Amino acid sequence: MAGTPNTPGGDRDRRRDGAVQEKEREKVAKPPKYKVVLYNDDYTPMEFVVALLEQIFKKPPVEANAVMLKIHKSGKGVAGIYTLDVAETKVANVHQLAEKNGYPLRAGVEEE
Ligand code: TYC
Repeated sequence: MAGTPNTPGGDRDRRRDGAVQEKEREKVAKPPKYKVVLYNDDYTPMEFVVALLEQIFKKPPVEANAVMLKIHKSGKGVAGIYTLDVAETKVANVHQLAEKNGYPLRAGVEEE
């Protein structure tokens, strides 16, 4: 939140000289985040996608259903946002669960 005291990038940093400000910024920089995207297909059952969103992505049931419908209607949707290693593990979990059940569901990682 810009302008909030002691918030990274807020007013406090602007009063510091460049070098100190740069060091501060590096120290507090957040790790980059990555979206796990699920893609629509014609064969994976809706109930399977909802259950997967609950199990792997810890979505509450109503939200899981909304994300599934968004994917079904628009072609893709965001299941969750994570650091790169966690996002890649979630994608592998999706493919493993889908393949185990004989469904072609695909997932991928996108930079946030
Ligand atoms: N389109 C699928 C169906 O009609 C449902 C579905 C939703 C499949 C989301 C994949 O990521 C997906 N059964």
